[in-house]
Amino acid sequence: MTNSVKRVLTDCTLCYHSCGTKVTVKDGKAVKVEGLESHPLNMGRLCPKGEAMLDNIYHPDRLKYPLKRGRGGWKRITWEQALTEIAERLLRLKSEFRPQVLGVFIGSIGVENLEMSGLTQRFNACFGSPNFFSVESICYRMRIRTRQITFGRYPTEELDSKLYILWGHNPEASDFPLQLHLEANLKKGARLVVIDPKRIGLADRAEMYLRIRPGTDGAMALAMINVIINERIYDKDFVEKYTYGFDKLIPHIQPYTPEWAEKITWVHAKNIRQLARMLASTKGASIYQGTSTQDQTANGTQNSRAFAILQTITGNINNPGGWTISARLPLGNVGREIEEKPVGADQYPIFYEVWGRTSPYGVVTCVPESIPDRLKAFLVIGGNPLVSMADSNAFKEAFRKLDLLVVHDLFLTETAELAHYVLPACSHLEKWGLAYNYNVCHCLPYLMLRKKAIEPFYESWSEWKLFKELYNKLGIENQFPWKSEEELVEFELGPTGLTFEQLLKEKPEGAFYGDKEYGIKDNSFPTPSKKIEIFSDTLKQAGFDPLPTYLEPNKSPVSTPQMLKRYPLILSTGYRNLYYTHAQFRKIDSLKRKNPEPRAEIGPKTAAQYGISEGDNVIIETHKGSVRMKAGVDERVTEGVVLVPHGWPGEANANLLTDTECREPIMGYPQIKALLCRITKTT
Ligand SMILES: Nc1nc2c(c(=O)[nH]1)N[C@H]1C(S)=C(S)[C@@H](COP(=O)(O)OP(=O)(O)OC[C@H]3O[C@@H](n4cnc5c(=O)[nH]c(N)nc54)[C@H](O)[C@@H]3O)O[C@H]1N2
Ligand SMILES: Nc1nc2c(c(=O)[nH]1)N[C@H]1C(S)=C(S)[C@@H](COP(=O)(O)OP(=O)(O)OC[C@H]3O[C@@H](n4cnc5c(=O)[nH]c(N)nc54)[C@H](O)[C@@H]3O)O[C@H]1N2
Ligand code: SF4
Ligand SMILES: [Mo]
Repeated sequence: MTNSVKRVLTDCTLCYHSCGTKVTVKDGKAVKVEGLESHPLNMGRLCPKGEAMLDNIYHPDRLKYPLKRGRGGWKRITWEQALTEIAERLLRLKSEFRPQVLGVFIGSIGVENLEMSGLTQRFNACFGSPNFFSVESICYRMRIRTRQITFGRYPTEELDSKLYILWGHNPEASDFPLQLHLEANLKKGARLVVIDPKRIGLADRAEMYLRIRPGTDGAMALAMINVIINERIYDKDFVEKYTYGFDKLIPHIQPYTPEWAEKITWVHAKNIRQLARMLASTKGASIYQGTSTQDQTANGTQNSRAFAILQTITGNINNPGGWTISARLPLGNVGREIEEKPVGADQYPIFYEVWGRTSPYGVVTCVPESIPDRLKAFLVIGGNPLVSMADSNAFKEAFRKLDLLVVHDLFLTETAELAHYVLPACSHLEKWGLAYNYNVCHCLPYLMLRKKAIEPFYESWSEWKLFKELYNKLGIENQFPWKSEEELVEFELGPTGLTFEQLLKEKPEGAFYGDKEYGIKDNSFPTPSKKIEIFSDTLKQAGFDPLPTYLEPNKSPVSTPQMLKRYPLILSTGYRNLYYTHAQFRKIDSLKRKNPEPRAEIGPKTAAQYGISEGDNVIIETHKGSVRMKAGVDERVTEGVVLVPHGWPGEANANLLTDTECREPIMGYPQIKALLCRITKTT
């Protein structure tokens, strides 16, 4: 081989942020990864995961060949054999039952990977099934839906703001790009407020830190609306011009006083008032709503509604620093929808459909109960539901009943261990794609070509190749028009007028597209009333509260006091850790050294009460099950609360503690941010 060195500008997909990177490739091998200075998200920096990217890509445990599970364990087989057998089983299930028995699941990696999610959804539909599932139906789809219901569009927090209200969101752990921008803006005088049961590091730099009881955020938000209305400090002009139903909000909000909220949330009424006034008096303020924290709780949809109304009545919509509606690029849709409804759509209709706009996904909490009657085969692409979905045991039991489980991944995950076939997947450096961010900054979408920098690892295949061959085997190749990955990307770009060559040659570093547009376009919103719907007829017609309300967690000191004897502490699961993405990277030494063990965090008084010291082995138990972790005794954590991370394997898997049946009533999300538990020291 000739000596060659090339520098490839591409992105990182080790988490969904999609930061810009420069990858040095020497003789066909990626040897160095650096941050791309010109990228608006990470501005030349990389988080520790990004820095360890090559350790992941060249990890000795990466899957090299297709595997089939047999009596004696895993057996290496060819792609030809794997796909022939998978296709045969699928066709048999289709003829014996119906095509709808096939379910497909994409993980968080599919959320930002347009090709992976589009191709997976399309495959499912072409096979004849609507049962497409994604982590999004326990992650931020709820907030997207709720903001759509309220604004007709999906406004989001930008990276730059004048007042950052981190409401159950810890960018230091979970949002590296936001952390960088927040730091820079704090130096320029931006203000910061943190609302969290843990005094996270950033709280030390905040003007206000409010300790809140997990799962009660909605009550505090309602009380802030109460203050802003009763003190008449709302943006009258904005409310008059752009909102629908404000008159109904005034009487509705009266019972929700700061004193009422103090009893529920543990946050002092005077602090609630102070924050309400701060928000109302700042133009360019944003609530940075926990990306999943506020959704995975009993009051999820109504939390999102209350935050949306706070932004609205303070006039913080589509102004610099507020929630903004970014322009979207009209990308070609690789996915395909099917008329029929997926699992969960009847139970949670608002999740599925609003004004004829359907969600591409079914409700994932409904999966275990749907196996084996409704679902008999599953394809898991880039996800690890056996660890990441609530109630791992329910998922495991259900998946064991499948006639066919196929996993396409880079590693032999816990889900893969249960599969009949495991197929090796290409990493993001081994295939072409689009890196698309629509909510970076300046209301503008940022687009970059995700480049194939190196050849696929051993026999790993991209999603494009996997599906292309599977369509062939199933005899439906006429429904898969793209002859190469490049053609697929070209198709996605089609409606934008951009081309693959242009992105590759002219804008390898990516670029913003469109014009910066603050202000309310045409003075209207694409809702039925053409206004921001403070009062939602849509929710009312679906049988839910049309104005925001508060619902206690299903398991809590208030709703189930009888449980307190056995489970006296409040549990929130899934705080993020900078060194890992969900269940990934636990085998990367440089990252594992930084964070070797899962820590159940508790305050010192709570620890003393149960005879627990820092580093002790502890068992945490809920009504569903138990896990074993190390105790992290930290005076930053609210007493009486236990915080555990998710994504750890085996007996430390937090989803042994959670419940799929304990659901948010409107969209069916699992309540995993506020449960009851007990903690005991063990050997
Ligand atoms: N490094 C890393 N980054 C990630 C991920 C990862 O796995 N690793 N995952 C990505 C994904 S898919 C998502 S959805 C996002 C998640 O992002 P978020 O949902 O925003 O989660 P975190 O940023 O960890 O913030 C959670 C914070 O909420 C606090 N908290 C817990 N319960 C409550 C509560 O009831 N109320 C309030 N107010 N606070 C509470 C916790 O103490 C913690 O500080 O992170 C993304 N970023
Ligand atoms: N208790 C509790 N549970 C939670 C949460 C919580 O807060 N608390 N948070 C939830 C949230 S918000 C989310 S989003 C989910 C995330 O849940 P998942 O997305 O299921 O979790 P990951 O471990 O990130 O799984 C992603 C998999 O994709 C593989 N992969 C990476 N790149 C590629 C690729 O290019 N192609 C293919 N085919 N595979 C690839 C990785 O190796 C990895 O195994 O977890 C959820 N689980
Ligand atoms: S935050 Fe880290 S892991 Fe996520 S895309 Fe950026 S560099 Fe990669
Ligand atoms: Mo997520």
